[in-house]
Amino acid sequence: MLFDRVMSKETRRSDEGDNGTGTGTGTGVIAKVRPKTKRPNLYRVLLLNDDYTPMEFVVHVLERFFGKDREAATRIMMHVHQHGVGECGVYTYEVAETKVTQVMDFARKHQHPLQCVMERK
Ligand code: TYC
Repeated sequence: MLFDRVMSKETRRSDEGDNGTGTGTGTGVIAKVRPKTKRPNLYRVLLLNDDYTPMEFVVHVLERFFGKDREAATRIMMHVHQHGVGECGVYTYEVAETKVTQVMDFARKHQHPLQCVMERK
């Protein structure tokens, strides 16, 4: 709303009504203006275990597409290997979708059955 922008970002005075001309009484109630920020929906990107994809390939995927260092990538890979599924990262919808596509394309190109999925957090 234009009025909200004319007044301060944080507050506005309910009865001034002078649009900054200095003719108000200065006795108005100060009400907070609701911030218009919305938290984006977040999505986990998950890797699924399988019996064939080499461990080193999964570590490489985690380094290349999820920015993990070797130690973090190895820990996540071993978690997936032992528990069946594990989290690679948490992203907004479009970023998560891009990661899934990149991993699935890369796995297919190397003829590995590695599966990568996303789920709403
Ligand atoms: N289980 C695989 C193996 O023993 C390794 C592996 C780990 C595969 C994680 C997929 O998401 C995965 N070679």
